[in-house]
Amino acid sequence: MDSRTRILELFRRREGRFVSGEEISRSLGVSRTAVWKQIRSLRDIGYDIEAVTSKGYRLVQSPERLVGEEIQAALDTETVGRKVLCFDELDSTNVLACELGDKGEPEGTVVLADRQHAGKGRLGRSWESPAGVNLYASILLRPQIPPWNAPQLTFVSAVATAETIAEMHDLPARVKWPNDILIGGRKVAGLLNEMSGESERLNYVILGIGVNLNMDADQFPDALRNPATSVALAKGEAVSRLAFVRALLKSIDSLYALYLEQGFDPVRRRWEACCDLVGQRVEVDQQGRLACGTVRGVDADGALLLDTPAGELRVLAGDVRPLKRPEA
Ligand code: BT5
Repeated sequence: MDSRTRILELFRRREGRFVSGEEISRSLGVSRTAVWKQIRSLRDIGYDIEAVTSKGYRLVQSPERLVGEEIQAALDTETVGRKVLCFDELDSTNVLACELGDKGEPEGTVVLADRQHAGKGRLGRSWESPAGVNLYASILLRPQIPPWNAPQLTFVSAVATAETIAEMHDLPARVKWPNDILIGGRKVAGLLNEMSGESERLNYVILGIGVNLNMDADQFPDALRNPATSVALAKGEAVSRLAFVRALLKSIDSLYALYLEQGFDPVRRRWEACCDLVGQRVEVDQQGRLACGTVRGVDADGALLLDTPAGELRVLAGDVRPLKRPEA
């Protein structure tokens, strides 16, 4: 657990009363100056913390909580956000959204959590999900499309996430196939889409989206597979989670409508416009099997197309790493 979360836990246990700087520093095993730094960073992300010399610190108010009604207020979407369910803590928003999908919940329902204690990445990996700072969202959709087209919806969430970060915060957010959003080569968001269906019929798709909004550098574990960042770190100031989630839901709603109306092609073109990989040499790791080639784009199934010395390669799943030096 990171220092900020531990301080917040102390405040919560004290229920609005003062906690001395001495007590925080003892409980965290850090200096009083380090405590003061953490208090300042909590204030930066919207916590109202009173400091009184002889008494210590007191949590006056937490930053905007994500409240379903507030997110939905005048949201003006067709499908996404018809219902918004917010939880303080879940194992994973995707797990709950899948359970709701299995129970027949209509499309457009959004599940949000302030914190996940078992946030999921792909292939059994985990997603760091500390409290109070980020966005963890899962959106339930029931498009009338064949199950083999479901991976196309990953591109809907990728474009919406990258465009929302870029447009709201004026940051160069780029997509990396299949499911990463990067700023300056650092991962700022990850996508995990899951589906349920039979051989010919799609039951539902869950768009799982994790965006690092106000996460601080010391909240990232040391052993991440790739360098990571947050919108606040890239921008140099804390951002509003509420405004971001509203903008993201609107963007997904309009891209989803475009997809249902005009098919995958316009989404694919928007995705390619957000992607630096086209024309680059990359290495693709397909669970240990490596392939190198130059990216041509993505095809109608969302597969990555590579030109390789052995001809064209279609990659349906894997991790892509750009190669720095061109082939001799
Ligand atoms: C992903 O997997 O990028 C998909 C992440 C999806 C998270 C959302 S949150 C809402 C919804 N509910 C869930 O339970 N999940 C979804 P992958 O490409 O496998 O990347 C996972 C890897 O990224 C990990 O193995 C770490 O190395 C790294 N990582 C973990 N947490 C991170 C974070 N917060 N920011 C950046 N990188 C992270």
